[in-house]
Amino acid sequence: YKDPHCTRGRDGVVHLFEWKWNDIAAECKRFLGPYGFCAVQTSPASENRVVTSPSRPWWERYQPISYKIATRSGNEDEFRNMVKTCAESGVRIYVDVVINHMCGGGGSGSGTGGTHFDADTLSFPGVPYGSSDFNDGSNCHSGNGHINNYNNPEEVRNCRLVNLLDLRLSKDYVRGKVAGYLNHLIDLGVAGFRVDAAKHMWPGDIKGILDKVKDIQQGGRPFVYHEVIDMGGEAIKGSEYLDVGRVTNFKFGIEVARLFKHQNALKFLGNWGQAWGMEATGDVVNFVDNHDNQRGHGGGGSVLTHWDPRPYKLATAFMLAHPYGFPRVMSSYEYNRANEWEGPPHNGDMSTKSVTINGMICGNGWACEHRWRQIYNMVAFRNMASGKPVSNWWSGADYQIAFSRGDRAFIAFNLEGYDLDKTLQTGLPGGTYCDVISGNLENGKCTGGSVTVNGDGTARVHVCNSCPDPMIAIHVGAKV
Ligand code: LM2
Ligand code: CA
Repeated sequence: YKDPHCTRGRDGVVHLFEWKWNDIAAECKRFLGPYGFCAVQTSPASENRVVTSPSRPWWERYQPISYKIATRSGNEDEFRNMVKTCAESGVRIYVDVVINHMCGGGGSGSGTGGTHFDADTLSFPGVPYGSSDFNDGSNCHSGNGHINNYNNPEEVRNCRLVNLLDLRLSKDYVRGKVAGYLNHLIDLGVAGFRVDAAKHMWPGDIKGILDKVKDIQQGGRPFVYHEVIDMGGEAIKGSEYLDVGRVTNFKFGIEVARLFKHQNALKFLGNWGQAWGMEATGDVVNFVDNHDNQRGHGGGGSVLTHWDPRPYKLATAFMLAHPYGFPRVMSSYEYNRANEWEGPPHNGDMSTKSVTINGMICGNGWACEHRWRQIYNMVAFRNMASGKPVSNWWSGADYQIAFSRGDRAFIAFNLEGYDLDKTLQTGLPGGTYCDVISGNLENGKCTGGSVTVNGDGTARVHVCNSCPDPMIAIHVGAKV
């Protein structure tokens, strides 16, 4: 479950949060394929509750009504076409799967696919699930049916998370229905799953489900990564899930925020990885921010986001430059920050606006961090450096570091209050390389800065402290 199944030479997943399936298909073809991304993480594909108060929030997608593929991102035909188009571009699809619960308790209505439900009587005819398929009562002993105490694993896993109707995953019937949904996605060609709210499910139940899930069409077990918010100090640990996949590494974003906000010296990054209390490189999916913590949900608050572009680009570049873990790039939409619940950019009828492209950047309110030069060029850097460890580690001051990835790539950061101007060992073959942070290699020329590497691998490295992006990065794929 740990292999992301990237096609040759690719690495990293981008979360295209709330994108429509048709837009993802177009993006695979015109951008993600050519620029070397391994995969896309989609928003939940299963039919969800239509929440009208507040008006169509992003989080309604975390309230399933059935496992029919019918959401504001599109229908099953559009989904199938997306997977096919992305595959033709060498890009995998991982789906965010919401299998811990159905919708919030109370009320009735119909979902985004028109399927009826009753959240008072726990009736979901679209699956079908009935009241005996939920944990309420016999399995949850918290008194009020909710999760109150995060130090009690039984409560965290058998009671309602923010009143969401908690599925009885110990039941073979329920496991079968969930596995049926995952198998349907595999039949449509997906290669992996981001498992929502995994902390709220027993690892043994997850195993029981996955045991019923088939191999992916690309061959082998699906890539599975579990959303377990473990920042230490709670009863449930991410390490409990390592037999059934990787875990999303929440410590990563907290630590890089401190580092790139100048609250913890970059020179300490020399032993970045497990020594920082994080899981092993093959067990994690790393991210600077996600759709929850960028808006204060899901343990959020202190992470860097696209709203702070300068440190955000530095942190993301570091994530992509360093070999530790499998990286996930966030791709957000703009919204009024006073209303963190706001859904994606929409038309008058609440349908999601399409992503428009003007040159390299996105329009219609889509932030498209993955299209920022400093980010997409670092995906190429990572691909070029694949398999090469960190070498030539250098730290000249608290906030000045540089390192190579073997003889393939080199990066330097300068967050001191003065320029970095030093001759350093880059590990690269002699020649002139484009700094892929300040520009691109186009028609045999660098549109931004460049670095000249001498025959012995040394180069004069200049990183001004007041530049828009106080870092430089070079790799063998952008040599003049
Ligand atoms: C996750 N990880 O464990 C997701 O990443 C996170 O975004 C999901 O919560 C959560 N699990 C459940 O899938 C989001 C959002 C919540 C929202 C739920 C359900 O962070 O605020 O809860 O989705 O839509 C909302 C209301 C809440 C209400 C609940 C049920 O905000 O006040 O609870 O619906 O009606 C009474
Ligand atoms: Ca549960």
